[in-house]
Amino acid sequence: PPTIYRKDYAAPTYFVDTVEMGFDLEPELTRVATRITMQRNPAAAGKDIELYGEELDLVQLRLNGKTLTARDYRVQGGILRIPGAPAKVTLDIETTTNPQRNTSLMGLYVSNGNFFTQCEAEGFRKITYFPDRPDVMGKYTVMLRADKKKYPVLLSNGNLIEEGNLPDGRHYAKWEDPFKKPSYLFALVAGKLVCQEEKYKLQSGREVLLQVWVEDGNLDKTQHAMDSLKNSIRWDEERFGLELDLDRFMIVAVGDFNMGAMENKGLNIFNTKFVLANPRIATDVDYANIEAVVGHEYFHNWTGNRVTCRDWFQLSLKEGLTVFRDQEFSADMIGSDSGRAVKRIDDVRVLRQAQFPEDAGPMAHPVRPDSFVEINNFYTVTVYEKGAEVVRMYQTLLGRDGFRKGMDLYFKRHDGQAVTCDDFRAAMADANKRDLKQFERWYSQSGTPRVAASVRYDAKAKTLELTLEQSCPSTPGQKKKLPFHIPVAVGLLDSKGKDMALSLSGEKTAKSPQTTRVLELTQAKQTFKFTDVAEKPVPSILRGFSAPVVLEYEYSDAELAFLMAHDSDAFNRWEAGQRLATRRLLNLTIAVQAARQSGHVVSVESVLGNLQQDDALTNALRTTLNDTSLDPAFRELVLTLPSETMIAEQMEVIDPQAIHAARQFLRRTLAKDLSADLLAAYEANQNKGAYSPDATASGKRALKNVVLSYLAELDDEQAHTLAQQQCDNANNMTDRLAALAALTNSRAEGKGKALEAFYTEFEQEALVIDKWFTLQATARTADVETVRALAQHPAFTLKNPNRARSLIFSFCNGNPSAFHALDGSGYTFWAEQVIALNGSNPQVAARLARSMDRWRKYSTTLQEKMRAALRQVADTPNLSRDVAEVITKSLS
Ligand code: HT7
Ligand code: ZN
Repeated sequence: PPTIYRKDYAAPTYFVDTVEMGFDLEPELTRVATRITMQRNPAAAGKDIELYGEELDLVQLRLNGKTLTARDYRVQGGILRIPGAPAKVTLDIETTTNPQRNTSLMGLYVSNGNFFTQCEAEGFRKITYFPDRPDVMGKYTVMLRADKKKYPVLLSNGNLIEEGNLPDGRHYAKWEDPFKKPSYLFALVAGKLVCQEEKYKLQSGREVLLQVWVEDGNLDKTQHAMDSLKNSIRWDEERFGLELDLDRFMIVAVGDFNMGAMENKGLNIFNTKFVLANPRIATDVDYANIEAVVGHEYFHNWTGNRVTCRDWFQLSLKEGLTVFRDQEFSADMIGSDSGRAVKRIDDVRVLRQAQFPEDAGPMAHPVRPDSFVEINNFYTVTVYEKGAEVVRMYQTLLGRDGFRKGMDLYFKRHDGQAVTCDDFRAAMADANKRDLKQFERWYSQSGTPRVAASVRYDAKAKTLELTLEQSCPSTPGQKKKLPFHIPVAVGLLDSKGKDMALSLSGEKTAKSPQTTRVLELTQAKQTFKFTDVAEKPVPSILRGFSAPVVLEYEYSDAELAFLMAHDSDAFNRWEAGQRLATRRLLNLTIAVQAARQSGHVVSVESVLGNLQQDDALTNALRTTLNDTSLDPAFRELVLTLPSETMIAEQMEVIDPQAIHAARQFLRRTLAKDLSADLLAAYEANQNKGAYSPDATASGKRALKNVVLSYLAELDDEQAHTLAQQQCDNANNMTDRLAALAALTNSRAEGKGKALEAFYTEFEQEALVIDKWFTLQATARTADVETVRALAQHPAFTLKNPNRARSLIFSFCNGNPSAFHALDGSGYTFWAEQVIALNGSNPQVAARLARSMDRWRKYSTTLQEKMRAALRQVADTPNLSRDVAEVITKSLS
């Protein structure tokens, strides 16, 4: 398959004015009649009309009323070209498709008997021939016709302008979208659905209609999504002065969906996972995710829809910016400083766990990629999460007000346009009269930069020199990197742990000096000199994780414990604990390997026991656990050890079993050493009363449940009883699932029964059954045979992406020591699943294919087995573009 390059961008040959579509919806044969009015781009005189189409049956094609025959156009590689057309054109296109057979879930498809569409990025071309590219925008009118009994609800973008009955039990609805939009934002929904609706008053006084549509039986699960939508609308008015531009805004939930949700204009379509919630079925994390995703899709209405992308290489223009906006929204919804910090830590954890490895692997690409084979493969953590970090850095460099000025200018300049990441940067620079030229490298260079810091304190001169040196590893296609423009937020702690007032050499002493300074590192190496530093401080560097880099600084254990106890920057306070724990875990991992190599048949326990003499970590964790002045949600984060994947990324050669043994050992040791404190914390953080997903209540639950997970490591009767009681008495899914996980990972007698009871109770709740599969796939005792057996369960199907993710992805990505079993059985299983998915849903298959990204980091024995599995997939006939791209890049 061909590679598409950013440098080859060419403007469209024709621009679209209006699009009228008529749908006769039938599951096996849907007729689509499309009338497009278009005008030639004056800069492209003499060029063909170019229409994209995939898996379509073309019934008829007319140009300005004249039927075209096969001699009048050419179809090649999914593009229909019409040469010699006049400057003004009306095209009438009639096509048919089979939505029932469409298992790719792109274009028009059927889910549980209802019709849905997914057009981003290139799904519209599976509905009709069209200049399906984001820089071609038109005004849409859509007529939907379908059987009234089977499909009583007919929805599309914009406003409902007409509806009525037709002969033969059919009916119709006509929708008009007042805003011009690219085809990827088109949507329709038809089927048996019900809605919760509310009128909502905007700050301007205008009233809008809000609807959340779900399948019958789910109306008791829509309130949180509705509340989140109202909060999002208010937040965007207050923080960015952006108002909802439509009179009607709809959210529809669908059980079969490739991603999280889709921001179609006025008709957002959501994975049920990010809509449906009540305390019985949803965890605190689900509630938080729903709020974030509802916000994210709503915020796209401005960042993505009103101002869209010129081409798909600019995807982060809308995604990075919108993730940043949803992160800020969620933080503001929590409100407190500590809540903001907790949210920041959560976001950084995702970045490090998923994006850093991507940036170091075979699929590494810049935030604004230079090429792709299949755009669906570029909806990545780099484009989304690193992209959000890039946007956050503008705010860090320009301040909140400066960032807002930049946003205002961006909308003033580009409302209604399809633009580039450079346009966004220019708006930020111009609104603040700043030169942000070098900042462009965050968009063009891949790889995670490293910043090595060192300090030199001069007691006589009372100065502290902080030297920062940046570098960036080579990544595919990019050997050499130029220096980035990196904001490094720094504080200095005195011996009492208090923040020092900071002044930099050469500047006048400020009246109220700051205690955190944002240093701008722009060269390969730079030294910053702080003056009037009364005593040798402990530096707190990269506060708030002010840039997506790896900070290298040789902290002593004592300094880390000191920062854990005192740093006023909650992010770095947590970070100090993670550094200390990582250090321990790496040492323990090496010890496990050494024990294994020595060939002695000894228990890990007896080998590692001696290493636990130094208890800086234990003491620091005890202090944090017992410090009731700290937010429980923050304490939970501190108590959570770096994941096995995080440890793996620190190793030259990944040894999953040794990492697992080391981490388990440390958890058990901590559980023993802190057992009294843990029990006390378990009792102190019981939530009494009705369930609420608010930050305070969910923080307490999080702490209580991490504590339970530690106690469960003791695997004694007391722990079993606690878990069983919590499982039996929980009034919410968070507590229920945490207790069930504790039981599943233990040797408790009742664990089989508990799992069975859970299944029986929630058999009808697909999202809960997903959790049931995940819990077992990631259980400590699970191996590939467990997962194979679960894949035979009647409730399992690969066809539903959520279900596939719940079992297969959870095992391959979330249970490293079992997936990387030394006999290679995990890889054989992986290959089978990728091949099976490739036939039905290439996009989901390609995501699973990414589980092998880091194969070159394993031992040669494992590498050989992984290479064989990769080759097996590579040699499969009819490999999709999606999977082929991932596998080819992995093997190259
Ligand atoms: N903008 C949306 C992207 C999306 C998508 C892309 C490819 C295939 C299926 C998809 N579903 C949704 C999601 C978002 O970022 O809001
Ligand atoms: Zn998005």
